[in-house]
Amino acid sequence: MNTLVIGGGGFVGQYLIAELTAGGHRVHATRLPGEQIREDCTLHELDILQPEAVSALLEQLKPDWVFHLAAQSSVALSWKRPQLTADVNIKGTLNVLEAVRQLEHQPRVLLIGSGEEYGPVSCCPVGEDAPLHPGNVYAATKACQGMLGEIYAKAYRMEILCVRAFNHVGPGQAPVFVVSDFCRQTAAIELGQQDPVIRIGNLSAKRDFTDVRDVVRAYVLLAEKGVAGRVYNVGSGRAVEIRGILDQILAQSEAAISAETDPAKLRPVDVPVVEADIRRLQADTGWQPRIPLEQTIQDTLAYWRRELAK
Ligand code: A2R
Repeated sequence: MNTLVIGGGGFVGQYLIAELTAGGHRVHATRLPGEQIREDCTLHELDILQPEAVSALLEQLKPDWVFHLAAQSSVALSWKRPQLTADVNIKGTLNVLEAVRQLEHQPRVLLIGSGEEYGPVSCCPVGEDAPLHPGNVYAATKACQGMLGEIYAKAYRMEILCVRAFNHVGPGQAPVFVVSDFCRQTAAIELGQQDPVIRIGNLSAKRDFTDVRDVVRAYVLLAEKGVAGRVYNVGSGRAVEIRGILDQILAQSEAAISAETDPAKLRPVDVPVVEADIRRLQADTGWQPRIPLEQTIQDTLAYWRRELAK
């Protein structure tokens, strides 16, 4: 299978490339100039804001599958750079969809959206047919991306699947995300680089966490078996309290660590529980998460211990 990963230089990209390579795919991946990326694939430099370049690459590669991961993926940055976020996540996606539309042989396309698109949810677990109430600029652009995907799938009979990914975690994730942040702080404390106080936000929020390695396995199964035109939640289907995660991280450390609330880490509107209904994903692909959260935490902690010791 000739497979293209657009945005392969990001957190998820490296794991997706590894999963595809292990599965025997011929993998092409795009990165932005200067980005670090795995080398077990053929690399192409691509800015998705250049429509001609996107078209030229797709015409050259004629892929069977396209995973579109490239995005401005930070909620925080989306408040500060709304135009950039809309450009990359909406115009960039349109450039990809238009380029794919011109191809003679239509590839399967996975557009990666977010559980954030639902916004504050009143029912849990939240299913794909629930209304979308995006509560930030990033979420709104991802909702828009998904709508464009559904429109192109219907109007042009394109093989597009839309994913709404809930919180994913694992080694290599930026420490702006809670599990990575707590693991990084714990490793820094162990190495004497930080006072023995871990700075925390709202510990009572419950979120649906999945190991990134399970997430990319779901993406590949969706490309294989998912129904074109459909939207799929990807998550564990189980909400976990952030407090429990902190306890698990601290239990894996020998250091005596106390916790202190940092007002900067408290979100103005924190949704109490977010949990994905994953029955559609499971029914259509048979996917089950395999890596328990304890293992993800252990691996993420080990990653930060290595990184900070360098
Ligand atoms: O912003 P950078 O330098 O980290 O590059 C990101 C890249 N990217 C672009 N690629 C091509 N043309 C652009 N104009 C452009 N702008 C940004 O997309 C990065 O390498 C990649 C996205 O990776 P991450 O930010 O690490 O996101 P992650 O966690 O891998 O999530 C993958 C997908 C995204 O669509 C998220 O919104 C969704 O899953 O949750």
